[in-house]
Amino acid sequence: MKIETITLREIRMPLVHFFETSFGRIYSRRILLLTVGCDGIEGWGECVAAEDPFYSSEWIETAWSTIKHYLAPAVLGHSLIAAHEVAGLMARVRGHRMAKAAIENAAWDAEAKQKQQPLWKVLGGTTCQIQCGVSIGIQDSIEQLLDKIETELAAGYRRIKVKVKPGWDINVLERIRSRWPDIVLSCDANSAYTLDEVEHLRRFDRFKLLMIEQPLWNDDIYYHARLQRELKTALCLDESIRHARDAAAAVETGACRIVNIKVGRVGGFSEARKVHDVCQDNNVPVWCGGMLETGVGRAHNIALSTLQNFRLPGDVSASRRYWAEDIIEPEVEVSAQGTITVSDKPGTGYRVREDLIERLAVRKETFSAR
Ligand code: OSB
Ligand code: MG
Repeated sequence: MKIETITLREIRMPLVHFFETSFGRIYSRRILLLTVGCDGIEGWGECVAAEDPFYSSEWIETAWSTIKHYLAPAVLGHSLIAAHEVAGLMARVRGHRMAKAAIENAAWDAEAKQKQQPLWKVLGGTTCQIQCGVSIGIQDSIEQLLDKIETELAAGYRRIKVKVKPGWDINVLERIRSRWPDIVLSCDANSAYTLDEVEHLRRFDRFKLLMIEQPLWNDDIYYHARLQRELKTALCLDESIRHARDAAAAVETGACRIVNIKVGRVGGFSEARKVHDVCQDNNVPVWCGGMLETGVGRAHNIALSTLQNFRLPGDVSASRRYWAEDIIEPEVEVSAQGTITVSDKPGTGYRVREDLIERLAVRKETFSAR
């Protein structure tokens, strides 16, 4: 496969409900979509870099310009046997993993279409049914949060994750647990605490959480290992795991017992598989994280979640939780049992609604092989 063109588009999509984490609240998303043109086939990818550099240092503008000036020139015109080779072509650029992932994942999409095979099988998936959980942001009141949890449990989701931060944590978990003593519950701090708060974090142990996600600094592994030794509850790392070597270090030091894999955060499907394998070899379960993706990124998360060591429900939920109208067809739906059955059609199994995307696009730029 030869990568002949790369096209970037920015679309704007309002969220059906605001999403708030310890680093802020958003109402609407700016989304960077990317297509690669190879041998007459189009592969689609979504760059998960956000509107602001708060979850990670990357954001939509750094992704756009890094793709334009460095990553697209590095891959255009190259003939590849398989999509994973794209990662090597981009390796000279340090960081910018979300930007890289958008290109690499679009190439995987093209490869699957070219081979007329489902993407999940090309990635090495072993099951066509995945387990779904939900991530519920910080709300205006605890009552509002409890209502949301009730709705998601009724819809069948298998794990509830709530966002926490100082002042919205023990009080919230207490209320959830007194109403639902036995649901599978976890929390995500997005780095809202420090090691000075060990005594406070120890109080989380009584809520029988499946995990506490990323309590400490976004770039830390070492101090999470210290914290894990102090807690009964399993820690899970999200932000801190940038690649397979971080996963190996986290496992070796005991910094977590569970790993969240986000394909954008680690730079694409090939590195995501490596993280998966390191964890599997060390008997550490993984699950698929989410970044408020549209259907394009969501479909890729679904495909990745079919790999064997994705043993816990992911933040892979229905399109309608985020969007009035998604940009794929059919939209992602979750069964009453909290599962998604992955299609056996070639590619992701979802059709990208190019007409709708064209209407939503506020910016578009195409780069071609010279
Ligand atoms: O930390 O998992 C996170 C959304 C944006 C940025 C970071 C995170 C999240 C989520 C949402 O938790 C997961 C989803 O897409 O449903
Ligand atoms: Mg997280």
